[in-house]
Amino acid sequence: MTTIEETLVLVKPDGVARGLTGEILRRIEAKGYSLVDIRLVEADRDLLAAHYAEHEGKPFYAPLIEFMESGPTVAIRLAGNRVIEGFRSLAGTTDPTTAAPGTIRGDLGRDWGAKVQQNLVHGSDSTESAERELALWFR
Ligand code: RTP
Ligand code: MG
Repeated sequence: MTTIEETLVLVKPDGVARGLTGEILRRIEAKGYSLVDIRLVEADRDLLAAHYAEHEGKPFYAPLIEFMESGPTVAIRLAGNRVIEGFRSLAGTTDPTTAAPGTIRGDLGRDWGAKVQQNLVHGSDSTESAERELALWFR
């Protein structure tokens, strides 16, 4: 059964700064997903607060927002069969140290040091999140 979905993928500031946008897009395209829209965004605090509302109050919230403000992010509207789950599988688990080899975070992510939030990419985690986040980043 085919379930075409759209998801929000972000190449976070560490990925852009390290020149990994092309490598990340290569993996996404090689998997067969379609780029519907793409833009370079200097995310402001309002956008980030809305995007990360679910994490407000957690210990990593403030450093996460600060990191996401530190440079441009590439926002991608991505389409494909079961792409929400599929992209998160391509990305690997949150911590790059233990993310499986073969995944974006596992292969390219650096050690979980002081900047724990530097894990290269974001992918929406449900159809509801995808709809909400796409509306924020592609208004
Ligand atoms: P994302 O939302 O970026 O796709 O990542 P995720 O679902 O794997 O992780 P999530 O739990 O939603 O956390 C959002 C981002 O916050 C940073 N983080 N730091 N210090 C920590 O324990 C910690 N936990 C999360 C990461 O940048 C994570 O991607
Ligand atoms: Mg998340």
